[in-house]
Amino acid sequence: MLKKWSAAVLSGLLVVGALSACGGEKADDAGSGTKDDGKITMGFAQVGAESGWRTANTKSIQEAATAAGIELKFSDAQQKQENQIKAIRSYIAQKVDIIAFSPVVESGWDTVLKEAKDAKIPVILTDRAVDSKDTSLYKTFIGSDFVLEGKKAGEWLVKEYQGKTDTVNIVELQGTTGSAPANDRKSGFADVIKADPKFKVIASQTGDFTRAKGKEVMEAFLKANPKIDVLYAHNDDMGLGAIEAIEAAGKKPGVDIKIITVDAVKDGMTALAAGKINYIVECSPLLGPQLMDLAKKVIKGETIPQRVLTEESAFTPEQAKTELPNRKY
Ligand code: GYE
Repeated sequence: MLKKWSAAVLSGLLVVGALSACGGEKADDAGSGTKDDGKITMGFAQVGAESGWRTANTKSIQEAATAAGIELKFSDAQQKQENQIKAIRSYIAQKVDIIAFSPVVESGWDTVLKEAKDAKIPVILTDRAVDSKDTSLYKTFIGSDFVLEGKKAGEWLVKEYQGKTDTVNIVELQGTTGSAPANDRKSGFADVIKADPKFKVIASQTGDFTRAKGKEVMEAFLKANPKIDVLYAHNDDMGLGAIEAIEAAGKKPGVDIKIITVDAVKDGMTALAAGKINYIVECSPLLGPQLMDLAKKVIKGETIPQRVLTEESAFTPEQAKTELPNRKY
């Protein structure tokens, strides 16, 4: 009898053992590490590879993940929201420990964010914001103040044309339609220049944050508008594309047409130092280390701020010359 009883216990134990081994294997396959090997797995849904800024941002995230010992699952959405949503859903299915993403546009995220919340997977927004009313759908938002960047661009312009009364014709190359940086850089700039009616935005169109589109749209601007005094481009890449169009039209960028851009990546700073761009408002892509830090805190259950702001400055051609040798991106 005793023998029989022991056998039953033994087989019971074996069953439990087999089940837990099986569960462990499954969890590993799914890439969910915390509970099994202590390693954090992060799913990161990147916007794309549209600009120098984005390339530097991707590098920063990948390097910081390695340095922090975080396993990174990375996807590139090629600037399409549907691809980002698919990537996030796949991270949920893989039961990653945390999801981070840079939302290509501001709206349309509630459903997928709710799915992550229901699966108890915390989400961190990096670089760009969402317009969801329910802020419990994400833990924090780390990135720049894009309205402030637009304001800085406008303030430079106001100073540059101080004391002058002639109309200043401005063309604007907007970033990706519906994205937080395009919306905010446009409104921040408009807010500042509206105080003086001599500033007129005579054309404003998206160049999708790319060099090729920036060039194409600037060509059209130049054809349609005989007198352009200023170009405000929402990033360096579009500004650099526009410079090609301006030169091809026989005009001198930085002189015949003053140029203001945002980002301050190396290529932009080089054009600034050469006088082809007149002013760049900095936007730092080096968000990786802070993101990994915050991710660890979230997983440990520590409280973190709802908003983490990136510190930034702005550069004139003279400052660009000094800054260029130290530029990391
Ligand atoms: O300015 C631009 C990039 O979201 C801040 O996206 C980012 C912007 C950046 O494509 O170059």
